[in-house]
Parts: sequence; structure tokens; C-alpha cells
Amino acid sequence: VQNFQLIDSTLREGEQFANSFFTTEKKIEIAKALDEFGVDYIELTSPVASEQSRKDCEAICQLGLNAKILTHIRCHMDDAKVAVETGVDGVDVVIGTSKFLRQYSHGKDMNYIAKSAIEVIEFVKSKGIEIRFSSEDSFRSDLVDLLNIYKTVSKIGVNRVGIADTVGCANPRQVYELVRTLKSVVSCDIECHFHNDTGCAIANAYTALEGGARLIDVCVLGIGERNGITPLGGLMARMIVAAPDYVKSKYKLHKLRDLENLVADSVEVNIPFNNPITGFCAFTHKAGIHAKAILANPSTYEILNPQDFGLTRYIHFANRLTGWNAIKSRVDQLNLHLTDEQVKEVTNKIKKLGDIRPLNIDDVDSIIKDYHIEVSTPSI
Ligand code: HCA
Ligand code: CU
Repeated sequence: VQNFQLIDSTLREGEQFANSFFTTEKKIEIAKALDEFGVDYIELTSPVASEQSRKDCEAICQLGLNAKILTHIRCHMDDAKVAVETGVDGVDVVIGTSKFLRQYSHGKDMNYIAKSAIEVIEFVKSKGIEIRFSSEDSFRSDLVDLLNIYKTVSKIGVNRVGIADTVGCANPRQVYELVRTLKSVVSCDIECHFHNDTGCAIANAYTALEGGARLIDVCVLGIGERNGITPLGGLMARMIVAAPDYVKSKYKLHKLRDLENLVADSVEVNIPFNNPITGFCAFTHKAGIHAKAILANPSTYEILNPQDFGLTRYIHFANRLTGWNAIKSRVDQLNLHLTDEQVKEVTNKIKKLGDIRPLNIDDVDSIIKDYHIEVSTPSI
């Protein structure tokens, strides 16, 4: 899993998200933010999708970003001819290989697919541009068909071959097996693309890397067709645990939150509460037992360090599950002085009120302050 690369598709797959409409300015802003974060590739909507899509693709190619710019086309010479004129560094070619897509989408057989793949690949290569060939709906395709087409394209020479779980049906074990098998028949890098319909998009990306894939398609917040694909942030959470030095040195993790906010605002969604890393409670500890341990050593209940992402942890003390260690740390924050016995007593008062109704910080603070006055005023 060391040495993996990211292909961000927020400006291609992400444009297929129900709420997406990116103006040229927004696309440029997002492309620059992705580049600053450090993604390896930025994939853009096909230039034949619309006139403006083509112009936007050209404009982003002119920005001189560090990330390589890709566009994504059907396996067709009409598309390829337009794509190579946009100034992109690479072209991602895709064609459906499952019986569903062959029958109900493009209606072509495997021989035709192989023939047009060869034509498009040779043409793009002749322009000195990177080429990736991918089979849409790989996991519902016939394995023999799949391996044959990958063998064919690998023989003529492509930079990458791609596997796409277009409908989000694959599980991690299937992913691992397909990647291993594919690895034994091709010599180039393997790229993977996972939809999240059954909630496996991050796990599948991870097992693909374990199986020997090198590149993963992601989108900021996982936006994409239907409920989207592997989210950039979620994959970072997974990968910083697996390859901490590599991830920390390669990606500007402090920029993740701003990048997600930028995209969330553009497509008018909120960051989900349970988002890895940036969900509002991702580093909030609540139960007294947790709070006590976290205060002693954060690794007790944290696999991710919020500081790696420029974030901070929070001890949620205004509730009936709280414990005296959490309240003691609040007392310290308020610059008050109570003995441990006194903190335990005031904690009981807080828990009693917490049994009656939800508490907020002000409730707790005033209980603490009242108690403090009570115990520090000499009795007559
Ligand atoms: C789609 C195409 C795609 C392509 C993935 C790829 C998919 O259905 O819109 O190029 O690898 O999910 O199959 O996004
Ligand atoms: Cu997709």
C-alpha cells in the first residue's frame, strides 16, 4: 500500500453528482486547491460533453499545475481526436464490458471493443499523451472477457489499466482477487474506481492497494453519480494509518478541511456529521471513561491524530455520561481551584441535571461557578 497515487475525479465523476454545477471559475478554484493538497492527477469531464466542458478543460490545462491533467472519454475515435487537442497530459478511456452495458448501453461485442480500444490507444499514444484503458462495470463482466481485453491493451502498451465498480456491488475480497488476477496478466500500473452504493468504497480502495493496485480514483467528499465514490478524506484516514510517513509527507493534510468546505459549498451540501476526519464530532470524546483516558493519553481512544490535519480534539463534558476527570479539566480551563473531592461532588450535581435534560456548556459552567463560590465562601 506504500507508494499509491490519487486520481481526483471531483471535476469529472463529481460533476455527475446530482447537485453539481461548476462554473469555469469554480473549476479553476477547485483544481488549484486539489493541486495544493497534492493529488497526483486531476480528471476532468470529457471535452465532448459540451462546448463549455471543452473550454474549461483547456483552461485548466493552461494553469501549469503540478498535478497531471486527465480527461475522460468513451472508447471512440471521435472523442479521442478532441481530447488530444485540449492540452491534457493523459486520457482515460472507458468502455462497458459487462453484459448489462454491452446489451443495454452501447450494444457492442468484445471483438468490437478490442478493435476500437487498439485504435484509440494507438492514436493517443502517437500524440505523446498518457493513456489509461478501463472497463466499466468490471465486477459484472465475464472474467475471461476482461482478462483478454486487458491483455490486448497491455500488449500494445498503456500507462494504466483500470477496474471500475460502476454499480458499487463489489466487496473487498472480490476486489483483492480481481486485482491479484489482473496483476498477473498486465505489466502496467492498475487503477481502481469504486462506487459507494453498498458502503464499501473506502474498504475496496484499500484492499485494491493491498492487492497490488497503484492508483485510486477519489472525489472530494466522495461526490459522484448516485451516492458517489471513494472520498478523498476517508481514504486519507484509512491510508494515514497504513502508511503514515508516506501520507504525511506527500499530501497537505492541513488543507483537507478547506478543500472539503470549498466543494461542499459549491455543490450546496453539508459536511456529513460522521465524515472521517472533518465530521463535526470526529475528534469529540464523550463518555467519562473515554474522556479520562484521552486526557491521560490521546492514543487510548484515537487512531487518528487531529493535529495531523490541523484540527483539535474536544472533550464533551456537558452530559450525564461525563466523569470527574473531564469536569476537572473544565475547572482548570475556567481557572478555578477545587480539590479532587470537590470536583467529584460538583460532577454529581452535573450528572443529576443531565439526567433531567440535555446540558450545554453554560449549564455546566454555571454549576461549577456556583459550587466554587459556595465552597470558597467561609461559612459564618
Ligand atoms: C460512469 C463511468 C465510470 C468510469 C470509471 C473509470 C464508472 O459510469 O460514469 O473510468 O474507471 O463508474 O464506471 O465513472
Ligand atoms: Cu464512476
